[in-house]
Parts: sequence; structure tokens; C-alpha cells
Amino acid sequence: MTVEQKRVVATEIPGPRSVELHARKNAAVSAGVGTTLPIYVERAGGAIVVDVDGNQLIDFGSGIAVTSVGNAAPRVVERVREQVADFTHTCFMVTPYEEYVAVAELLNELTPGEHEKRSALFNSGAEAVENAVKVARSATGRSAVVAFDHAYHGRTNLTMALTAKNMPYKHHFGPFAGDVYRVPMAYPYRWPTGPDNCADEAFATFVEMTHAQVGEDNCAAVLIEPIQGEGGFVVPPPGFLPRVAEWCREHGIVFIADEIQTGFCRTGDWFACEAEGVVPDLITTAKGIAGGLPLAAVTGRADLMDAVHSGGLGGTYGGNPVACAAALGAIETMREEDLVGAARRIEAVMRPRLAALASRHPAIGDVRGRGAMLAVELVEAGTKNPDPNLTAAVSRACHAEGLITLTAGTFGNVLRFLPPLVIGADLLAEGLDILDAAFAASAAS
Ligand code: PLZ
Repeated sequence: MTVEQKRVVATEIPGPRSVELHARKNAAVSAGVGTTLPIYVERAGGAIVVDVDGNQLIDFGSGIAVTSVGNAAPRVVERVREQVADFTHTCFMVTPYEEYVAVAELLNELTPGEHEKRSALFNSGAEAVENAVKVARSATGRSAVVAFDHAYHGRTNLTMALTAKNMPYKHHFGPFAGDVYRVPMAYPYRWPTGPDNCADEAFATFVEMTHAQVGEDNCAAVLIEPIQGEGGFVVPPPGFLPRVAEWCREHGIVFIADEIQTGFCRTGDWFACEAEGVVPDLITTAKGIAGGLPLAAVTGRADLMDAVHSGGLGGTYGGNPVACAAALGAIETMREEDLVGAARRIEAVMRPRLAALASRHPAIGDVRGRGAMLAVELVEAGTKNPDPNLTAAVSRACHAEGLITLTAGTFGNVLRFLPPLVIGADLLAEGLDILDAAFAASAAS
């Protein structure tokens, strides 16, 4: 690793060169493209991001759960270097290459279930979700898709329809794709009759609404994130996912797990579905799969994936050889460095620290997540009223001290943590100290 794994705050954050670049950004880039933290990146390695002013920030975001193997991970860099010198593109649909096939083989092997599988590769998470729906529709001859409250599935037209939250994802962008239905998510903290009733009641409501408003025979797919990402790291209570999957199986409905944010060791398993032994019919992956290069996939039952007519799935860049090489390097890193174990060790350190923080700050209503995908939900003390302002203030205070944090949640009141799985114990502890101080300062003001 060429970047020293050390936090450095050399200037105000953002520093003068970043401020200059941000002015250029505002003059050149569409206002529609937002910025969480306007420091401009010069280099990054492992769990440190270096900006153009010489600041070195601790990364608790991993570019939204992408660089799980660390930024510019050595095996990823090496494979990409070799591949880019060999050839950059041919289009897999025109003249194929081994790297794509090798990634598909690994996906078929690593995703849950021992059944025969096939994969297809794409460029982005949204594209993978769109294609999973295409496969489900083609294989079942049905069209309806059921999605959940607080879901996030992307920004294309169909995936906007599948995403729950209006601002900023959908506002003024309709009309959206049809035949999409939404049901309540099993969200223990906010379940009206309390967390203990959540699994049973949410399952019953899902069945009732799907039966009454869609009809099982019209339903091609049920699409769910096993732990919701953008929606605020909502973890459904034990038993909910297995029952939904089983009910889908009984009715010939394709159960699609969107593991774009949860996949590839993030939650302390290769895939989040494994925690409850859930075997999805189709699974969508992206983000962590390729250590920072754009790659996404749909993997699933061979009978479903092969039901599509030849030529029905594809795209110019899907499974680009450089992105595939990166994926081979990332997956090798996950295996060689036991990143499943690393995610569990991160949880073992972070969860007690977050719980301790919650005991001191009544604004923390809930601590949740799994593995290295943890979050706190912030409310007005003594209520469950979301507090997005405090959430933003704490996040900003972290940024000012050189810690990259992200927010999430339908109500913008969730502070989420997605450190690279290779983060060292010292940086992890230092990041948590900064968070602690940020809470103390923001809660006091
Ligand atoms: N499904 C579960 O988390 C992407 C979105 C960032 P793309 N989440 C980060 C933003 O504001 O655009 C995501 C996800 C889940 C699908 C997607 C979509 O993946 O690669 O961003 O298209």
C-alpha cells in the first residue's frame, strides 16, 4: 500500500485547492449531481483518502460500499494493469473472453444455494436490477413486481419505480414504469405495534396485499434488499425473509435478493441472505464485486436465466474485461484475506462502541446493521421523530475532523458506516473516537 494508513488534517476541510476545484465543478457539472463532502481526491489506498490539499481522511464510506477490499487494492491494481495492457474491450457479445466467464463461474459458486446457476454481467446496480426483472418476467410470463417501503434499487426508469423515496431520487422524474406494487417493510424500530410483532405482521400484510392488489398469478417477482441500504440499514427481524422466500416459491414467484450493497463480505457473510439460510432465485450484485471498477451481475437458477431468448440480455460494456479483471482481483482478496472474518471483527469492535454512544445520547433511537454495515438512527430525544438536522450536523462534524461518513434513510436521519473491510484496528478506533466527539459537540450545540 503506497498510501500511509494515517489520518492527517493539514488544512481546513475542505482546503483551498478543493474549494477552487469545487467552484470549477459548479460551473461545469450539472447541478443535478450532488456532493456529500467537497474534498477533491488525489489518491487513496486501503482505508485512507488523500485530498488535493494534503489531508488524509479515514474512510467510513468505501465510496458507498464499493471498495470493501480497500481503495486501489494491490491485487485489483495488478490485474487491471495487466488486463488494460492486453486489451481494453471487444464487447463480450461480439468476441468473448475468458475473464467474463471466470467471473460468472465464481458468482455461480459463491452465491447462496448449491443448485445449477448462470450469471450475466452489466455495468451498474440499476442495470442489474432491471435485468433481473427482465429475466423474471421472461421466465414466468407474468409482469407484476412487488417491492418494499424504504427500498432503493436505482435511478433508471424502472428502478426509480422500484425505489421508495421521492427526494432526491424520483422528484419530477415521472411517469415511472408500471406494474410495480409496494408493501410495508419489516422495519422493527418503526413497526406500529412494536418490534416483537414485526415479523409476523409484516409477513401477513405482505401476503394479504400481494394477494388482494396484485394476484399471485400476475406476480413475476418479489424484490427485496436483505438489509436495506439507502433506506437506512433496515434489518428485517429473523424469520421474515425466509417466509417471504418460501411463499414466493409456493406461488411460482421469482424471489430476487438485491445484494448490491450487502454482498461480497460486507455483512460478515459472502451474502446477507446466508445469515438465515435464504436461497434467492435470482441475486443482483455490484459495488463490492470489483474493488471500484464498474461491474454488476445477475446470478440465479439456470432454468430462469436460460429461459431468456438468445440475444435478450446484454449491452456494449457489460462485463468489460478490465472490470472483470478487477473483480477477479477483488474476489481473490476477499478469499485470501478472509474479509468475511474481517467484517465480523469490525462489528465486534463497532457495535459495542455504538451501543455505548447510544446510552449517552438519547438522540440515538436505534443501533442496527450487520458486519461492517452498521448505522445509528437519530430522533428527537424521547420520541421517534426523525432528526435529519442533527444527523447532518454530526456527519459534518466528522468530515471536518477527517472522517468520511455517509447518511441514509427515508427521513435522512440515519448515520451509516461502511468502512473498507481491510481497515486497520487503529484507524477504526480513531474513526470511532471522532464520531464520539462529533456527537458530543453536535448534541451540546
Ligand atoms: N440496489 C441495494 O444500494 C446503489 C446509490 C447512490 P447503481 N446504492 C447507492 C446514489 O445516490 O445513486 C444501489 C443499491 C441497491 C441498487 C443500487 C443501484 O446501483 O450502481 O448505483 O446503479
